[in-house]
Amino acid sequence: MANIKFYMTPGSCSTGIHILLEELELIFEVHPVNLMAGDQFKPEFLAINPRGSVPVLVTPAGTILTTYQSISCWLAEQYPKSKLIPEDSNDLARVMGVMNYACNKLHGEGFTRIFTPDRYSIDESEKEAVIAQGHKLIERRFAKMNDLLAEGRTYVLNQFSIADSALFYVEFWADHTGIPLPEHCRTHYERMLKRPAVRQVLMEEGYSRLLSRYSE
Ligand SMILES: N[C@@H](CCC(=O)N[C@@H](CS)C(=O)NCC(=O)O)C(=O)O
Repeated sequence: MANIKFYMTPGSCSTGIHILLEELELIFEVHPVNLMAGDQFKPEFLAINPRGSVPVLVTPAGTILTTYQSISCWLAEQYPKSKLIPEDSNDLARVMGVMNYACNKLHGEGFTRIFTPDRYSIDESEKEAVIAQGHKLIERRFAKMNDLLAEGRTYVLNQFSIADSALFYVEFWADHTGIPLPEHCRTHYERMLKRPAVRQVLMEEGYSRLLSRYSE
């Protein structure tokens, strides 16, 4: 059977999917996409994902999946024993809510303003204001996430789910860019950093220095 093909960029949102692949102990082919060099705009990549973004996962049957949400749901459905998606409908609503909040609000509306301010600016003079707006949005949104995590569960639920690796990648970006995480988000982030799959992914993606700041 053909392998899963995984198109990824170290340190990007594809890190969340990379973590799920390692948690599931799957065998997959890695296809690095150099976003800084503009690989996402090349015709050969656009033929795979016309959105021009990572992550992309090509299933063994050849189906092309894009976005964190679609890929993570597909993985959870394919490997139900891993219980990456809960059965209880209230828990499911919580997982979907946190995952979408992390991907759409924290990443899509917040971090993109910091990483790609030119896409929100008419000219160079506006860039600093766009970045500042990104910081403000992110801090407010992590504060809301903090309230949600205040219930004191181990992860988003009491067991690891697709919401945790989504939340992790934005927490990781906050740490990497010097944005302080509120208490419960910090606890969640540090708990995630103890998981062997997370540590392995960060090592493989070149973040061993960041890892050395946190004990196993
Ligand atoms: N919500 C989308 C976001 C994807 C996304 O923005 N990916 C970024 C990397 S974190 C990307 O590939 N950016 C390339 C670009 O926009 O040029 C998803 O989950 O696929």
